[in-house]
Amino acid sequence: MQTSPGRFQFLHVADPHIDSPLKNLRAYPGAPLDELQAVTRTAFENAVSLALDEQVALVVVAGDLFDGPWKHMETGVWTAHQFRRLDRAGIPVFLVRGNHDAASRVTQGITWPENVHWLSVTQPETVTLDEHRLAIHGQGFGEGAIDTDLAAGYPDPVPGYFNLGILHTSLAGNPQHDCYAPTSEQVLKNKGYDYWALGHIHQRRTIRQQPYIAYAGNPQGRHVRETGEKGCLLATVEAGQLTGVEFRPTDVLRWYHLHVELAAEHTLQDVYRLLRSELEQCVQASAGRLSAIRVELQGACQAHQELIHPAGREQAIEEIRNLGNEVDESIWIESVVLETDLPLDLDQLRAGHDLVGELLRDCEAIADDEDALLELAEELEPLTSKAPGELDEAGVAVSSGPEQLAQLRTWLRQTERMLVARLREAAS
Ligand SMILES: [Mn+2]
Repeated sequence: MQTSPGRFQFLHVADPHIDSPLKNLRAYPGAPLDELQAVTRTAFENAVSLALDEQVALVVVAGDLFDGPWKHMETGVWTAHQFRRLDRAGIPVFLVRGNHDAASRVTQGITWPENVHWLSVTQPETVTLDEHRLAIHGQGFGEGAIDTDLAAGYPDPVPGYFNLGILHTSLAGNPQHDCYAPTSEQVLKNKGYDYWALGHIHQRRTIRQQPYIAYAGNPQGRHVRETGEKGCLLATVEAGQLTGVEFRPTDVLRWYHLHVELAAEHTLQDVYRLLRSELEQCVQASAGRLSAIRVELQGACQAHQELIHPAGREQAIEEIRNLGNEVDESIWIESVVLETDLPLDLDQLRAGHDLVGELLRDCEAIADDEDALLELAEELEPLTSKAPGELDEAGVAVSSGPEQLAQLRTWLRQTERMLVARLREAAS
């Protein structure tokens, strides 16, 4: 509410990605598919409603309003309708185009209501709202890739005004392959603005307080790497000073990635028991929203015995979906990842007078014998030299000397476990 003169609020929205499809959307009986498909719209609609409720002076959108070229013109019609709600309340909207909705990428258009101000994509632009002594600076993406520092070219602050910069940027990036208007905190700070409304990084993050530099994060997570609460930032300015920034959730579906670490004694029944409580916590945290949950089971456990065969895995996955439905209808199990292992007492197995024991004793003999290890390295050479990229990606360095020996012993230990599990599987 604008209670005193010189006080106003603005809403900082970033990366709505309107009509971005949800990834891995899996249909199953009772899945709220229509609701799921519409989440990016509903979250944006929530942001508009919030702006109306709070009677903000303006809304800024820091890029990626759209996910990409419109699949249907209806995307534009729907969005114009949302802007018209603001227009009727006399609330202007200032936007920059981001990499997803760069001028060259989203070429479709619709007649926007008069309150909509797309800032130029060819040069930095300043618009002033004199009644609030507010200057808004920004430049949008003309192309999907921009490797220059757009912020560096932004105009000087307007003296005596509250200066607000809108920028779509990856901030400090690798100058070699960063093409999202890279810049630095220092450049932004030195510009002399009061607030930098950033977009591009979907995780909400405050870079610094003075001047205030922040990513609002997207209003709605779109896949399992965009977990937790999502929304926008409501900023308050009094007598030319920023006096508050509040996060306000707008999401309608909240993402969770549950890693359940299992212990040796855990059976499948224990897994369900543990999961139930985790799922209940998600529902509680979502506070009435839908919960999209990826379940990942890890660790060496008894339960693995029942997860060795495809039929057993399928059964467990469906049982977990069933459990989700039972805990709450607002749960959508996005996927179940089973990465369990057999709990093995390798020392005990090594002492056994059977094939497994013999195999493990052989492995140990190699691990203790440097010459045997180096021989092994030679045999592996055609493999390791072919796949250095893959090994690098897996965080495995192909080295030499003592490091190489340690690496070989690690591989040997992993192989031991794998072989024993396979042998048991074959025997069962
Ligand atoms: Mn984005």
